[in-house]
Amino acid sequence: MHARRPGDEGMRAFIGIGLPPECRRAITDAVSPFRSRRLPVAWTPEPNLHVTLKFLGEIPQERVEEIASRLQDAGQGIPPFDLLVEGAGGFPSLRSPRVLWIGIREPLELVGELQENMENALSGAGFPREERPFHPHITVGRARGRIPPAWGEEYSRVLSGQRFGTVGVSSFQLYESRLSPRGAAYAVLRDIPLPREPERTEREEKGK
Ligand code: 2AM
Repeated sequence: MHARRPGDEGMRAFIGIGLPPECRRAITDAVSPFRSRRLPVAWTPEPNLHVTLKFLGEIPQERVEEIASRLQDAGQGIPPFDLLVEGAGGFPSLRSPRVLWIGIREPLELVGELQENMENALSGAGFPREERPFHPHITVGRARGRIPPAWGEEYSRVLSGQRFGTVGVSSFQLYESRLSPRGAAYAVLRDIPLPREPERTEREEKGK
C-alpha cells in the first residue's frame, strides 16, 4: 500500500446504465412521500439514479482505454433494448432493508447477458468477479440507521405496481464517481454503444 502521489492519477469507477431525466423525475416523485418522513436513509440525488452493472473500485487513469475496449467487446451481440422500470423492494429484506431500490422488470435475460459478458471481459483484466447474484436495480436510498420493520414493506407495497418508464437503451457507460462531503458526483468517462447490427444476428443470418 502506498499513499497516492501527485501525478499518480486514479479514480473510483463503475459501469452502469444511465437513466433519462423523465424516468429519474418519475422515481423521485414517487419516492418523495417516503423521503419526507425523515428516516435514517441517505437518498440518492436525482441526477445519480442509475442501474449499476459492475463496480470497479479504484482504477488508474491509464487503464480507461483498455477497460473501454473490453466493455465494447462485452456489448457485442447485445442489441439495443427497452428497459422497463417498475416495482420496488429492499436488500437484503424488506423488514430490515439496507438498500431501497426501484426495479427493472424487462429485459432481465439480456441485461444479465450483458453483465455476464462484462464479468468475463473484465476478469481477464484483473477485476474480480462479483460473487453475489446479479439483481439489476436502481438504488434510491441506503439505510444509515434502524428502519422500522413495517416501513420497508409499506415502501414496497405502495410502489410495487408503479411503472417509472420504458427507457430505450442504446449504450451503457463507464463512470467516474467522485466522493465529497456533499456526496457522490458521477461523470461519464466513456459511452459504450450497443451494436445496431448485433453480431449474433449476423451469425444467425449466415447460418440460415
Ligand atoms: P448499487 O447502488 O446499485 O448497489 C456507484 O458507486 C455504484 O457502485 C453504486 O450505486 C453501487 O451500486 C455500486 N457500489 C458502490 N460501492 C460498491 C462496492 N464496494 N461493492 C460493490 N458495488 C459497489
